[in-house]
Amino acid sequence: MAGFFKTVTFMVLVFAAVVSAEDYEVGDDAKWARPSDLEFYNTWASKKTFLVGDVLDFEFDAERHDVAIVTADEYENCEKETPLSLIKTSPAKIMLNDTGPIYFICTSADHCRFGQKLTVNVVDDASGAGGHSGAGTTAPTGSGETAAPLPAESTASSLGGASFMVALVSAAVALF
Ligand SMILES: *[C@@H]1O[C@H](CO)[C@@H](O)[C@H](O)[C@H]1NC(C)=O
Ligand SMILES: [Cu+2]
Repeated sequence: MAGFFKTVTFMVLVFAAVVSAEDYEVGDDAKWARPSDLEFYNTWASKKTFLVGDVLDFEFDAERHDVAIVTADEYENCEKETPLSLIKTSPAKIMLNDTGPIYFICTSADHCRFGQKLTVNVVDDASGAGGHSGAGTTAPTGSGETAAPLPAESTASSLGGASFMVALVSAAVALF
């Protein structure tokens, strides 16, 4: 029985180490509000890589703002009548479940037209090492530039991931 619990504890620790999803505070110190710059939120997003499993944390004054998930067309035109979903309580923690673009706007007054809108492009974890593993994986998406990680680096990290799994399995077997 003791061996079993050891293994479970070990597995939980390893799981926590491998699954390193990021939690992003949208807009950093500006939080989610009407920005002074129309491109503020997309500039914020352009410096980051968003992976499936990451969480966007929208913090806002719920008497002035909200968070709506909308279609691409609704995003472009700031149409707010029929959002896919609408969250009126802060903080709104939204997990990115799927790859591809996702569009957010605020439905208050003209806030969207004044730049309170954000789109992020969600990608698969391409590193194979689980989660955000450093500077090599932070290539900007959706812009002209693509700083692809060096092939040597990505090979090294997937090998690292593979040998890590082998070590994990052997350790689990040894504990039994
Ligand atoms: C992701 O999945 C969770 C759990 O099913 C759900 O609550 C959340 O709304 C989903 N996120 C999006 C952006 O749809
Ligand atoms: Cu607003």
